Amino acid sequence: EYNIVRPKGYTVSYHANPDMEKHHFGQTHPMKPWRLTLTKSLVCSYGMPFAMDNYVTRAATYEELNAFHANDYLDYLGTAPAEDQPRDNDNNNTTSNSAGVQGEVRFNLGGSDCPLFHGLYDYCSMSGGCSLDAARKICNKQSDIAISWGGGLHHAKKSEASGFCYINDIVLAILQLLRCYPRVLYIDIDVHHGDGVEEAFFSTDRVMTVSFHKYAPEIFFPGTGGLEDNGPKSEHNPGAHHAINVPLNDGITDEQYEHLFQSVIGKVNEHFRPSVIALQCGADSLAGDRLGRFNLQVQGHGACVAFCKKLGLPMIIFGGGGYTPRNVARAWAYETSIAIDCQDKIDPVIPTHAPWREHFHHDGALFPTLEQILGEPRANRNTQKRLGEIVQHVHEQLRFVSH
Ligand code: ZLM
Ligand code: CA
Ligand code: ZN
Repeated sequence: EYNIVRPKGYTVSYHANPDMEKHHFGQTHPMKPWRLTLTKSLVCSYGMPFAMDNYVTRAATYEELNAFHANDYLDYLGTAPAEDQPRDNDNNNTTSNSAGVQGEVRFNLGGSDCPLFHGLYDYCSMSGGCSLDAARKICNKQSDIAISWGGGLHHAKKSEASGFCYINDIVLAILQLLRCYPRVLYIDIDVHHGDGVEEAFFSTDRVMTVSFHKYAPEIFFPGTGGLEDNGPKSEHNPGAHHAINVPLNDGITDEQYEHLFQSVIGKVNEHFRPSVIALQCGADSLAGDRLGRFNLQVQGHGACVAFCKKLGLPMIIFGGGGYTPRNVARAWAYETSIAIDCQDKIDPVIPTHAPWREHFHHDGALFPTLEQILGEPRANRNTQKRLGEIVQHVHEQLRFVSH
């Protein structure tokens, strides 16, 4: 029906573990692993799996997670109730002893952002497993673009959960890439600052991190990632100047974002000369996201993926945030089509046979207009003057970087 064929001259792989999608953080929690089911379903409706190598990935082992995360933290994560463990009648938490409470405070677990839900350890190790599998296929040269929509959990720290993230699958994947490639460029288009990945590689010049995000300390999570935060300059730190932050205001549009992305990433590519790219595609930067603040459309979000692909380097594509599932599925399905180079062949109207099609409002448009998504677009608080200053600052930082 659709003429979706394997791209010529390179291989795309899709890494997923369907068991991940069954988990949930709690009825009204914004993070809904089910959005991965909706994404996969859309990808399948367009016939895209025919053009990729599709892997059902295994969970990461304790030792694999331990490459970044501390033992005591992993051990504590393992105390979360198992998936098949029945809930306690009137007390379904693990805080009934003081060791539990202490651990939860120490590791930032059990609050409303990072609840201790049933099957948590399995969910985390599956997300890590997807991204590690993607990294291994890139290292082995079995894949040129590896997709891990179940990963992208950029806030998790060595010994701390943060912002819906418990295991930092991106850091694990980059550590794997560093075994086979000299330099990794990490790019993060989630609406939040990629603080966990930035911090993990603060002291190396082999990883450059670039995050685009809404920045308003005090009011918007996590509050870090200012323009001047380019990695600790103290002592002799090879990682200085290797963190780039692009702080933005509410309402940025496709046109502004694409221009900014191309100016920043184009220059970073010239100076840093990466050997491989790790791209986090958090879909909460889209217009109409439950937590986001931008006015990006599926086309503008996807243009970032297309630009990176054109650099011609091996690449891992991760998921991340995204809290309006129908928009997440649209963006990630479109970005999968860009990876396999069939973006011009797919129908802009979602196939009527697609399961869950009733979720895609607006007559099943793959590219709904801002008016369709929002009624009235959010005011754009980004001036051309400020965006120009940002590009200028980034170019100045890059004078310190030459490989
Ligand atoms: N309160 N329920 C992005 C991670 C963003 C911290 C303020 C919690 C929420 C949010 C949780 C059901 C990524 C903060 C927020 C209310 C302290 C954040 C549970 C609604 C709910 O309805 C909710 C009871 C919850 C959490 C909103 N949390 C919105 N924003 C951020 C974390 C993760 O996209 O970057 C990558 C996956 N947390 O602002 C508070 C300070 C907790
Ligand atoms: Ca970001
Ligand atoms: Zn986010």
